[in-house]
Amino acid sequence: MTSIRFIHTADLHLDSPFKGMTELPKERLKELRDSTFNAFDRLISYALKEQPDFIVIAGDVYDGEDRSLRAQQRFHDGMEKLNKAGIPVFLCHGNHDHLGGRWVRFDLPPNVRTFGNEVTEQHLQIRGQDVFLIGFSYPERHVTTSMIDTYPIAERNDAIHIGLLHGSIAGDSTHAVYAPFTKEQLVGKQYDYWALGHIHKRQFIHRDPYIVYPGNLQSRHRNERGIKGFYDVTLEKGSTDLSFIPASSIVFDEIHVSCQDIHHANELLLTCSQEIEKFRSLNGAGVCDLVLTEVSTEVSEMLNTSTIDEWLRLIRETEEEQEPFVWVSSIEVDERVIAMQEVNAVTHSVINLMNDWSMGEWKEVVSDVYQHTKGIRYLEPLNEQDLEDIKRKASSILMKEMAGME
Ligand SMILES: [Mn+2]
Repeated sequence: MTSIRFIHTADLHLDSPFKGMTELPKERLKELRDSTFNAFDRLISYALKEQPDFIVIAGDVYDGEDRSLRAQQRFHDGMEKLNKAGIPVFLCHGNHDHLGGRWVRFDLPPNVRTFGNEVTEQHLQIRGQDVFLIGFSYPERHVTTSMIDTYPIAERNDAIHIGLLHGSIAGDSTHAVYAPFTKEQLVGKQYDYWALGHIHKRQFIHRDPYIVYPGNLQSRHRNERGIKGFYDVTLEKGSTDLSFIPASSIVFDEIHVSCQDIHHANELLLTCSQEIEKFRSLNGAGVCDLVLTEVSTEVSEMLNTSTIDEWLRLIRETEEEQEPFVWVSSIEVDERVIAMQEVNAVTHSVINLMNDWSMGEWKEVVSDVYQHTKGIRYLEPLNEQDLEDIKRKASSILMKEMAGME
């Protein structure tokens, strides 16, 4: 059997405006606003070097439905390079760049095949191997009805079938669901690979066949943590091999700083700098929240001699000249260790109770926010990492408040 090789990417969100990042110095903000383009350039360079048989883009090329001119031009230029290199691109549009948006249309080169607003099948032959790609583009922003029933079941055993779908799993009450589907429905189509988009966190929904969210190419805010990129997929009937290829040019993450052996302010600053340096050598440029852990009562008192904003300003100043830049967006003190020593039995038992809640119970607790009709549009589905954050912050608030009442 012939094996084929393709790139699976999604959620490029070109020209994402990074609203709310206005604290950054002008130059850094510019770098940030270029990051979605830089990540895209990395994708294109990789493809030109590696020469895959084709590329699949599963929606949200653009960040806004007005598709900025700049974003369209950059995308067009990237596609043109692939065209010259003879690399076909299969593209569907998602909720962010749906077909109903008002924009000046750029004519894309002939190597780009865009899916229309109904599910259709496109054919390609690679070294004698028939490949079918099946997908659709969003005709408008909100496609909340299920589209999966309109995908045909794979008919030919000898051909490779790849489904493109921008959407989310049905029944997840924590998130506005687009073009919902179940894992069983996807598997039931008997395709060899499902190229998903929409959820920005990289994940496998299923293996054999692989059902994959590659995540976005470049994070857009603090809740999209870690290195972002795309998949390089080698596939033949019955076997799939995936490599994750990093593309993000600015990494959003948390930096944990242990304050265990710290007694003086200069030690604290030095330790922060060292941890930031470690981050920099590992990831390059970044936007990070510093989380101070193992905070003794002594360190806590020291921190309280100034406001957190002053500490933040000081750390930012020390980092100012460093390249590539790491912007510290906040300092958070994990109060659990200090407070646990002083906490009373009631607080203790509430925290224990909270730690025992299941994911389902947590979803119930946060449903006010996650099921809010306006808020929901801005929220990614609740995941394990969000839950850890919420737990940590809830414990800190609880302990602070309880301590204050005594
Ligand atoms: Mn998206």
